[in-house]
Amino acid sequence: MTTAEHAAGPFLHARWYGTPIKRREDPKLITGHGIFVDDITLPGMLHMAVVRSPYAHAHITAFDAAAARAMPGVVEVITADEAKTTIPPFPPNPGPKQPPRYLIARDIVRMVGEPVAVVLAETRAQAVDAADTIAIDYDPLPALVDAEAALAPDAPQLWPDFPGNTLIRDQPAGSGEIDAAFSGADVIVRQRMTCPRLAICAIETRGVVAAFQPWENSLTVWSTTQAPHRMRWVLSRLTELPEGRIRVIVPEMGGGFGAKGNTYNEETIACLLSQRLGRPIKWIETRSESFSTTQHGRGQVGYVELAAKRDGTLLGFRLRVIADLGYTCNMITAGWPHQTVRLAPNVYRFDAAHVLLTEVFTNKPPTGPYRGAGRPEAVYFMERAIDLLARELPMDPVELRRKNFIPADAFPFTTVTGLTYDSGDYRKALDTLLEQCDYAALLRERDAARAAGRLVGLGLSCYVESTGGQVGGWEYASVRVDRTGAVAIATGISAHGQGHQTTLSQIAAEVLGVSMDSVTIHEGDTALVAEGTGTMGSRSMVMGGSAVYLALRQVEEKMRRIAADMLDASPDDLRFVNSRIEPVDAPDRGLRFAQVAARAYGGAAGVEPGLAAETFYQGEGTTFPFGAYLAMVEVDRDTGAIQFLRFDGVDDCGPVINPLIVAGQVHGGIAQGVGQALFEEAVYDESGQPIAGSFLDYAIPHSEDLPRLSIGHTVTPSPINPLGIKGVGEAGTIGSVPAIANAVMDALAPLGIRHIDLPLTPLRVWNALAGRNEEIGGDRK
Ligand code: MCN
Repeated sequence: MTTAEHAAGPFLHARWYGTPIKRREDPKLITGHGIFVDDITLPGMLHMAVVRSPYAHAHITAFDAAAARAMPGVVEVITADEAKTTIPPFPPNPGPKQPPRYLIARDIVRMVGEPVAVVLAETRAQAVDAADTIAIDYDPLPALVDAEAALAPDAPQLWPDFPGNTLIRDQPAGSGEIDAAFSGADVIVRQRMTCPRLAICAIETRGVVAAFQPWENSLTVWSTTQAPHRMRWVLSRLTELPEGRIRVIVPEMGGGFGAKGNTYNEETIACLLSQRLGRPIKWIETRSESFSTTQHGRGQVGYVELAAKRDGTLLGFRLRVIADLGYTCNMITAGWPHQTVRLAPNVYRFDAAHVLLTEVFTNKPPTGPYRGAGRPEAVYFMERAIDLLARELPMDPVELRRKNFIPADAFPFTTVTGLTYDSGDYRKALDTLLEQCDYAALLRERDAARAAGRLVGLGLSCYVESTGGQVGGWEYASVRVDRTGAVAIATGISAHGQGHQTTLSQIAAEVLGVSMDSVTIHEGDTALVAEGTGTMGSRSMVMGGSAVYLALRQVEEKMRRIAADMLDASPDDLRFVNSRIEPVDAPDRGLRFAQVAARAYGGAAGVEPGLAAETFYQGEGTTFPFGAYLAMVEVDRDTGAIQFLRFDGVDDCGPVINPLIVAGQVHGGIAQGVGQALFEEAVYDESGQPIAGSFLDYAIPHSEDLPRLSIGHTVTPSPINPLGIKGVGEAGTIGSVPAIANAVMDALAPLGIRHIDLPLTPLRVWNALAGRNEEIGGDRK
């Protein structure tokens, strides 16, 4: 990827924008100077331990905390009776009525790990020891573990107000004459597929330090949240403090991947108890708590049917999605499966679609956004189905895709599921990929390997996904040029590994012609940033970047007017360079920013004081990045293990601000896609016990499991935001999973194996090789 190729955007002669600058965040982190939530210690701070249900579904019949209350250092033991609160549903997702989110379970527990009581003590060890002594009797109830089984008429009921265990059942969407599409088809393929539940494994687990200041009736919270302003809103509702009396600070944060967009029970309880006791409270999640209580990702079953003509023309598709919500709804739990059904057509033109969405409660942790959030499922269902169709026709999978792409001149394009894609050139992305990897040579290599008896396969996937407007429709920014000429930016996005400090500084440096060093970025602190939505859904640059850009333009415009007045020049004849404003034809007469600022802050007649601007950017909506991926794998006949021979990708996120950061984002996303495709699944036994409580029994990919990555780009700007930008933070996860699955199925095709459900662990593949495919996937209706 060359700099020139990506320095487009709104800038003609970009210097910073499009340049692979190293992250300015990193020196602090790699020298060990980052401060994380667990590094924060306050005078008089108490520690909180959570007593959790050992049952997936049970009545609480007896509770005795007398011994715990008498333990050394114990200050409080709080039960459901004292925490008569529920977390309010989040406003942007009103949807159908949702079950309550009790802070502490009342009478009935509904998942292993649900809080039953909390203990506050002077030290963490004292809190944990005391929690262990609390005696609770349970009367177990039958548990709902499998989402499809929970739909059975005789299944146990989880919530009295939700008969049939569903939030929505077979909610239809789609358009066109679906019956005609299927009756007119020459070929129909059908497949049940699963995207299993995944644990969301950030390096840093969740944590909170809550400090209520009784003397000024205010609350300061250090939290691992992706959305500090959203958390402030929840806390304001529950503490009855105005938002201005609550300060949420996100210190350094070791990843979130979607899970930390939710405001959870534990941090809310810590805040409420700090308010009650007037003492700071810390709670840090253990890794096993994280596995069993932090929200999970995926957890969908899809029944896919594709109808096509003999020449490969796609006519229509049916998709029935069953989404496992878990025991209740976290903030976005109910919303993200809708992304799957909306994006189901992927990059293809269909005449008709009929989709049905069912959202089911089970006795497991709530699901929610996990890197991709509904899009990996959509793309996986469609791209596996396309490969099944290619095999059925038979037709070259490349030609089948090319034949059915939404053409580049058809944008903006409204799909059969009602989404309007902003811009795209799917054929170009695929062709760039095929050229990049020399596809013809890879086919020859595969065929030669097959002839030699090896199980080698090639798999493709093409994806389109949604970024920006879909999660909360606006973002906030403020920009101020101070008296010294330095730039301070406050943004409502909140990074936790994405490198916003670097990329926002690049935008500022470009717009104002200053060095990146003179730009300071404030994010993740509600006292420094008045408003915000947060970082999720790869929205930060589309929404936050656009907000910052527009605020910068306002400040630039004002500085231009002041300088023009001071220089007696036309504003249009000035340029911003090296923190100076110069007449283009007489640069020596230029003014330093500080001189212009002195005028702006000096109370000069006719100049409104200050050099500052504030924006709430809403924009026209969602952008649709896209790309194409290829995996080449070899399956070991004896063990079922899969080895990568090659992995290529092409992503299109519009103009790239920082190619180095984008590469890192794509690489990280692919690593998580490899995990989903080959290893990861949050497994529960039939009583609802989680089988994985640590990394000993939950496999995320190690470095030696990952392929060498070769990633290219095409650049198709979005017409709907000022930077022409699309998001990229989740692209790798979305595109990689179906490419890997298709490659494995291609490798196994000579043996007649058609489909194996994810994850493609050695055991599953080995079972399939041994002819036991029925046990591990395939049709079930
Ligand atoms: N970028 C760019 N050019 C573009 C688009 C983006 O240079 N055309 C840069 C951005 O400036 C930003 C980064 O790429 O520095 C990601 O930007 P964007 O696509 O806007 O995504 P967000 O910043 O909103 O990040 C969210 C996204 C999501 S939804 C998950 S989940 C995720 C992810 O990013 N979780 C992460 N990346 C992660 N990376 C780390 N290290 N840790 C996580 O938890």
